[in-house]
Amino acid sequence: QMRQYLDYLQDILDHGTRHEDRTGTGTIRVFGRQLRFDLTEGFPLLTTKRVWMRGVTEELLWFLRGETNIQSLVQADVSIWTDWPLQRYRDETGDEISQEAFEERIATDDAFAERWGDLGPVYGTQWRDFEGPEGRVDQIERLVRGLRETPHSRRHVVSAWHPAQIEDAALPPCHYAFQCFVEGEPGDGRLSLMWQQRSVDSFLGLPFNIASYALLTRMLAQQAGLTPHELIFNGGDCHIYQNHVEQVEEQLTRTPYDRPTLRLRQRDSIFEHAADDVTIEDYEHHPALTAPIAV
Ligand code: THF
Repeated sequence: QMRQYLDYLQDILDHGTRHEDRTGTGTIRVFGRQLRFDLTEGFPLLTTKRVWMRGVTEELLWFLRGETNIQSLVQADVSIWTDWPLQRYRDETGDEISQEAFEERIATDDAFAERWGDLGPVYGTQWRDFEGPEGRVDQIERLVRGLRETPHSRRHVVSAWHPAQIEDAALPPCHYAFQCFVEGEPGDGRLSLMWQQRSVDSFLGLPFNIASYALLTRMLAQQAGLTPHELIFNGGDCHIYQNHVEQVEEQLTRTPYDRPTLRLRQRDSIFEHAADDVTIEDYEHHPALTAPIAV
């Protein structure tokens, strides 16, 4: 079943065109692809390389807390968002500080973190604190309430894309919206989630994104008394960075293992989860594959 991720990578290599991208790295890209994961068949964590589920979990909890400053992520030893603030710090100060020293200061110096650790209005702000003419909208709180009270609604949409604030964010959201869908009657409802992603780093980012939305679906289902059903990815510019091609080709020689199982401790509110609420079991995977991230 995770075979379709490998087919998707092969499709990009076979049909993609070369492109000199914003980051100067270069990509091979196609436009418009869909992947569908049946969540009743196990948790969709890639097995053809190791995917760091603790990093995925900490990032999702950081979004759900409404945070946009990397300080708490860095304090949890998660570095996946450090590159952007680090680059800005280096560009603006001319100080060629190491990543390690930068993270040390972010973690321990609140004033420094406040000055240099914020990414602007990225996911946390838009999900929890979307600015509108009548005040702020907590889209996640509204979504959970909607799933409970009007499960069959066609309006279970969360948007991270705030057109008036794109320029203020360190990076415009890649996965910019998602919609939930409930089938079946109360007591036997099934929850599906579909997300939209404008720009897809297929080797490094997408495995994280799949796991993150699968976990979010589990959390939402738990809050609303529903069973997770289907997870659907819709990608716009789906690319493989040219410096990831070797790792992709290695991955294409590997045969997926059975999917692992995810356990999620129940909480009264989706906002009360801690990272150790999430445990992954029976995760058999091929060796880790590393690659540089394009900033
Ligand atoms: N920018 C780019 N170029 N790619 C992305 O995937 C991406 N993101 C977020 C924002 N900008 C992006 C950041 N998410 C890793 C994973 C997810 C990230 C950023 C980095 C990463 O480096 N993963 C490695 C190492 C993990 C580890 O430390 O073990 C990996 O092997 O998975 C997409 O939303």
